[in-house]
Parts: sequence; C-alpha cells; structure tokens
Amino acid sequence: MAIGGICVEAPLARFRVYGGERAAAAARLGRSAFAGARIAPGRRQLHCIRAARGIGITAELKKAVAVLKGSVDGVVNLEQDGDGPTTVKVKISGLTPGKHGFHLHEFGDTTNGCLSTGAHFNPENKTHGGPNDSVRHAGDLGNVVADDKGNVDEVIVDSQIPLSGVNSVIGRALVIHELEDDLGKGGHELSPTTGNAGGRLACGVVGLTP
Ligand SMILES: [Cu+2]
Ligand SMILES: [Zn+2]
Repeated sequence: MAIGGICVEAPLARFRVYGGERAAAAARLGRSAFAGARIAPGRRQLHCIRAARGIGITAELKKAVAVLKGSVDGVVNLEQDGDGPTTVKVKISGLTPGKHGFHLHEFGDTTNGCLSTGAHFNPENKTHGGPNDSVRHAGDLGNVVADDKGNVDEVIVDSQIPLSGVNSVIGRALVIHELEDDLGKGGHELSPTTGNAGGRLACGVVGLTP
C-alpha cells in the first residue's frame, strides 16, 4: 500500500506535486502500486503512469474524437495520457472488405469535402511511410482492415499524433481511403507521398471531448 506517497499532476507542460492527504487518498485508490489505475480527485481525471515506494506520478488524460462523414461513416476516439503515445480507437462501417489507408491529414478544413484536408500531416518534412517506419509522415497511421461485413473495429497506438503541444493533431482531420496504403513501398509514383491509397471515402475533424 503506497499510502502517504506523492502524486504529480501534469496539466499540459506544468507539473504540480501533491503530498499528504490527497496523495494518500490517491495511493489508496490505486492500491499497491497503482500503475494503470485511474483516479479522479474532484472533476479532473488523472491517470497514474508510474509508482514506486509510495510515489505516484499522474498525468492528465486528454481525449478527442473525430466523426467521419462521407460515403462511409465512422467514429474515432483518441486518448493521450500526459506525453505518452496516443491510443486511437477506430470504428468505421460501410467499407469494402480488406485494407484501407488511414491517415491524419494536415487541415481540419472540410469546405470541399475531404479534399480540403490537405496532405498527410508532416511537420518534419519526411516522405510517406508506414506507422512503424522511422521515415514517415506523422500522420501515417497505415491501414485499417475491414471485415467481410465492411466494418472496422481497431485500436492503434501511435507516438506521433499528440493531442497537445507544437505537433498537436487537434483541429486536423482523419481520413479513410478507398484503397490499401502501400506504406511507401509500392513503386507507384504516388507511393512516396500518399501510399497510393486512392480516393478519400470519409473524413472527420479531430476535436477535444470531455
Ligand atoms: Cu490520407
Ligand atoms: Zn503519408
């Protein structure tokens, strides 16, 4: 039991340290090591990411959502714990079975449908790749796979699409494509820029959610 420990809360870049009763309560809620335990003092949701010998470090959980609209429909929920990776829960229906390119595009502008969301989010000026490649656009989330009914229900964890900071993806758009993303390796003239993933079936702006 880590009673009497210290909990650190990280609202964006600033850290605050709590001791005494509040930390003790947090430690009790999180049981022994409380790694992975969510605690909620007051209205602020905290998430303990590490704890040892009575010391707990918590970071604010940021959440966002994108509602995909177009010729298919989907909802994508994003969560980021402090400065950790972003977990992306993707649910889409109405697709053809198989792989479909899925990217975070630069702009949250849908005035001309998904076309006005621009290119793949690429703050470091790299060439297109797959999510596990060192050379990739930040927005390169690879492919999602639709089952034989055309549904996608997948979880992606990625470290290049934070929900705050200079490379925040809030206000940009998620796009689901017609074809498989070749991850830059297809040899097509579009492989190094888009992965030759074909048309944009649906898109949605990433917005903060409680
Ligand atoms: Cu795309
Ligand atoms: Zn790309």
